[in-house]
Amino acid sequence: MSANEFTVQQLLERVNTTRRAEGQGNERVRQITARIVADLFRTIDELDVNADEFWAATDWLSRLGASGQMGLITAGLGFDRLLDIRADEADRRAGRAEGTPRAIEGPLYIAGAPLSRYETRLDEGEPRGEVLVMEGRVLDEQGQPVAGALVDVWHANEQGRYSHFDPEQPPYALRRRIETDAQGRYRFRSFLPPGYAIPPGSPTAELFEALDRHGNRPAHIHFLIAAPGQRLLTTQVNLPGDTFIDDDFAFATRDGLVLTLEPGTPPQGYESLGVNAPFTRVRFDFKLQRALDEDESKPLARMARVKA
Ligand code: MBD
Ligand code: FE
Repeated sequence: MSANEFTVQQLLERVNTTRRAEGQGNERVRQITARIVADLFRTIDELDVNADEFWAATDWLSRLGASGQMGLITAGLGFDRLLDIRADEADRRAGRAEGTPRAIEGPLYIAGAPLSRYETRLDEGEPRGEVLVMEGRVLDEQGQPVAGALVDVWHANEQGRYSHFDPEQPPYALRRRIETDAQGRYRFRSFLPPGYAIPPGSPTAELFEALDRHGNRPAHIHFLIAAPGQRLLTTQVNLPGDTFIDDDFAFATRDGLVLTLEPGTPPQGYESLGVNAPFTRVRFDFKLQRALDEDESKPLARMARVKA
């Protein structure tokens, strides 16, 4: 038998076992790559994928990578929520206390937003949209306030776009960090944000067209909450009443994270946030899990973690 003529199975075996030397490389990467290649070989075989289809797919992947939309596709195909479901399951198996439900970070976080103590405005001066003040406390597993917790908050502008990714907005627009006070309290003023839609004409939109799926997210506000000894919490809250609240393209809505709005709240006590007319108030306490090790409490977003 020739050394260079293969059946599909022989080729797969070669691809997945060829190596220069035992003990080099990364075994985890070898194992996962072998599985993914095997699964794709099988998909091509069983669905009889032709060469045009295969090269069209690689072209799409190249354009996806170049567009920076990797994090949009992972969310839209359910991978981000999958990781959350698996983390929830691991917590349950380990008998860990429940905190505020986790929700996906999404691809639009930027580190290093301006930092204030107790309170801040996300909407920097100019009144926009419907005034919102969100306020509450950061609590530990026992319900005790966590002083000095870092509340990193970000949301979309009136057009559903996020600063940094949208060149029209100033740096860190609608992104702030707040350090909780001695009673564990935070509060911020902003406006009720709209939902988000994937960029039309983009590689992500192209796939979603082909899948006959929409690319809309309901209105939401993102949080990353960190404190020494506490497990980093990545979550989002949703505004009630949104058309897409139960039909999020990123599958990120969760029970327990839908806000209750208190419209018409009188402005007394909110002067320092420039509020001088009835506004929409939201109260929300975040409950953190106790960190089991130093790694769990690192105040790092997902990409900073893997690059650290
Ligand atoms: C968003 O605003 C978002 O939060 C996610 C998860 C994906 C795309 C846009
Ligand atoms: Fe978002």
